[in-house]
Amino acid sequence: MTGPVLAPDGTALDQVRLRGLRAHGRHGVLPHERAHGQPFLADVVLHLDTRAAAATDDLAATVSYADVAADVVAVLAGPPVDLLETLAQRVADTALGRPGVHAVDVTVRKPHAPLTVAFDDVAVRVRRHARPVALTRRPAAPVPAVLALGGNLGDPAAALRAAVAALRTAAGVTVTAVSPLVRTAPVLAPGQPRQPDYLNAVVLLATTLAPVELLDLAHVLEDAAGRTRAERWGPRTLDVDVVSVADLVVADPGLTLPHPRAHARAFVLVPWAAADPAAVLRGPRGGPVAELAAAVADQDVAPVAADWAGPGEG
Ligand code: PH2
Ligand code: MG
Ligand code: MG
Repeated sequence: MTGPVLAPDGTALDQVRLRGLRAHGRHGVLPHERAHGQPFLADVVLHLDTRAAAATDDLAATVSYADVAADVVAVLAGPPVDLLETLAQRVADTALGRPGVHAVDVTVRKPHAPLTVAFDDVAVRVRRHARPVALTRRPAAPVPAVLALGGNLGDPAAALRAAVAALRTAAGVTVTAVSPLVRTAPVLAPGQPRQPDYLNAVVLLATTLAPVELLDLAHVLEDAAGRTRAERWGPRTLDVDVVSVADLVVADPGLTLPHPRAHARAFVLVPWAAADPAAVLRGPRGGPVAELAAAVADQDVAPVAADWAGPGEG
């Protein structure tokens, strides 16, 4: 974790280092830690390319370590958390918020931690990477995007209809097509207990949102349908997955495009091909969606309604 971070072109990035930033904080699990507080220290290594700043001698072309230092101290002195792990993540997040920072190493130290033995220091160290810019950049002009909707708890037809209605009024997105509504057999993980059938549909958009903003919107729609997240692949009132955005092929822990399982899921491919017979799924396992749909014809997909989501603007 101490080695260099590589830029997308494979070269080692430069580093800007801050050592021994300190503040009085109230982080910890014990009541007296919350009440009285103690010193917290942070070491921060920013991984970035400093060549443009060196060539221009312009502060605006790099990251001001003074600004980062102020942010980090504000986190150390800020809202209390139980764990050093959480504190390190918060420090990392504030540093990664600076444009140009590709990755950050954070060490947070708690030299007066309440141990019952003699010790010098206790620290948590993390390395965190910025999300790829492709996922955070807004397109200059609207780009096509594909959302897959599904649900199998409560009244999924109503939840899917409400989600489409919300998309029609959401800022930064235009609904260009809504697929037929289909009933599908649940695709389960091995050993997972039975679930009700799903209703699924695909919504085609034109959007000026960044992919991460589209993902946030998907979560807002899920929350509005009362989605709870108990178990992976558990039954749900509404699931909204971002299947693809423009021609992006990018993998990140928070969002992978195209959706890594879309190529194998009839409940996505069949309605998508119905809404757009010429659609193509990008990525290593992509291809013409109609052909991919034909290849998973063994999965149960039954049409429910062609015109189910109410009228659009035109
Ligand atoms: N979603 C899942 C898991 N399994 N099966 C069907 N038929 N439809 C879904 O939308 C679905 C699923 C996880 O998101
Ligand atoms: Mg899903
Ligand atoms: Mg999902």
